[in-house]
Amino acid sequence: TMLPANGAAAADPVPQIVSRGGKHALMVDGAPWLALCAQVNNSSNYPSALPKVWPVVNKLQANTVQVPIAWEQIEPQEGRFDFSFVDTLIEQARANDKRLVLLWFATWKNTAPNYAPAWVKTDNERFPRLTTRDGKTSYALSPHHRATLEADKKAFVALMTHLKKVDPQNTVIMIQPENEVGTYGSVRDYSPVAQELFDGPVPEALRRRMNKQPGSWVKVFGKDADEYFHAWSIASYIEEIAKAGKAVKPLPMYVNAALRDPIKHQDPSTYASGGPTWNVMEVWQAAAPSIDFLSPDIYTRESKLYEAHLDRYARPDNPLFVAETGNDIAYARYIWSVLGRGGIGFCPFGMDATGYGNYPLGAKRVTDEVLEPFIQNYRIMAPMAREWAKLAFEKPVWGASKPDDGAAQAGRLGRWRIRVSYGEWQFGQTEWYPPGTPKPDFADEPIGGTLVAQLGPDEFLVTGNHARVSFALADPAPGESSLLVRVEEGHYKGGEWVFERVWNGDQTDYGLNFTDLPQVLRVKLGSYRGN
Ligand code: N0T
Repeated sequence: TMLPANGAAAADPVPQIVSRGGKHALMVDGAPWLALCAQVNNSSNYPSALPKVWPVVNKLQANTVQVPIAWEQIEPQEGRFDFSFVDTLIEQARANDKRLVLLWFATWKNTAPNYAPAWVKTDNERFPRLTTRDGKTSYALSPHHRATLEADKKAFVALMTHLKKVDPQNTVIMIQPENEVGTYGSVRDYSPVAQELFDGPVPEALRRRMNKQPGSWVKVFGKDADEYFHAWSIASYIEEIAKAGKAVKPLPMYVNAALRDPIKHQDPSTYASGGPTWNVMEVWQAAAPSIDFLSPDIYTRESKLYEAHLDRYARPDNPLFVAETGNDIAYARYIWSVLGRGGIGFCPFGMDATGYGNYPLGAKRVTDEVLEPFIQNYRIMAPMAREWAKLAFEKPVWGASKPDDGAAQAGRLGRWRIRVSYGEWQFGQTEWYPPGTPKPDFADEPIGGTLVAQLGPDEFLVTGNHARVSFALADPAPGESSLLVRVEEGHYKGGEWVFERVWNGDQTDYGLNFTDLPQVLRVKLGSYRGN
């Protein structure tokens, strides 16, 4: 966008999260944005690494790139700021037609202060680490010290002030303050300073949010008191930083979580206690109103657990944004489960050619073979990212990804039941094939899924890959049979549907069969009556 000649601020609206009726949109340039993300590796936050970033994210057709900005790199000496990497990054993102999400690696990066400047992490006197239950010094910085908070906040505000100056067109669309906060190995800080707060009353904002009577932490929260206290303390610390940053430039801000078991109870001494895990989301919401949402970093390939994590974070009061997920083949398909829940973004981690691989979390190496399923998905969504984001905000949507056992799944939109099945040829039914007919190559691969939006009562947008999708009336009247009235293949251009051809005959007789091609359908359904 051009700045007006008189130098007045251009009327580019700052990105924001908008929620309505339990649905969410990340507004960018005034319209919903679907973040088809790629996150770079941790140490790719220097100009020398960027030539190894753009070829990969361009090949993926990602439209959003998450890049760390380290406190140690912008404030190597106290009070002396260096934004040269930020400037290089923004300039190159623009040249590559990408939007950015900046990851503020500061007091806590995977809970540790490794990315804090040397003058912070070597000075425990001024910036104390927390104390474990048995009185040992933890590796992690304590959230209870004003000096640490003020120092982090000052650097963060300097970063936001710089962004306000150099980025009126909002190439940077969102900020993640800190990274995977909480503490491993100690449920909270047990230092005297912390203990005094812990023995005091639960803050009113929290007890009201949780519908509790006044009292001490132990009295109000019982066995959860230590974890709730730590979550409240870290969230309040981040709130102050985020709020100060938003006062300069009100970009959306989210906090990402190192996860706990999404189904079974897990003891907080065995995960990053105090981070925004599902059991303390309300604590975080009460403490940190400047944080727009809480995000899962999902590093399990197991479909049952993956879906359970998504269910925990996709809420009417919390937009689903998968801030990180593994970059291995088995993770790619989950984009369909994310978007089917109205998710606003999906971010595979480690997407660059610097040679690092975080296996067993993600891929051993970022090869073309590993990228391929991610490319196949983004190739479908990238050309209609804006249209999809608007649909997901305004209309009912549903999606599914292939489960580990490959079983067919069912969904429902309005009066229509949707069935999706996997591992089939496009023609006929597997049971009819002559004995010895091989299965398709992809049949045993963890790839495939579908995505459906309900455009009208009987009209749907349908896409996906490596899946067969069919529709039927959920409750047909006696003698009523479902039929496909018309199936159009086409694409969106400038917000308009462009018709290409009608699918019929073999292309529809056995369901809508999606292969590895980027095919998008508009489907009109109906029924006829017989006896
Ligand atoms: C992630 C990434 C990066 C199987 C790991 C995941 C990123 C951070 N941490 O490559 O470090 O900056 O947010 C931790 C997952 C641990 C789960 C292990 C269970």
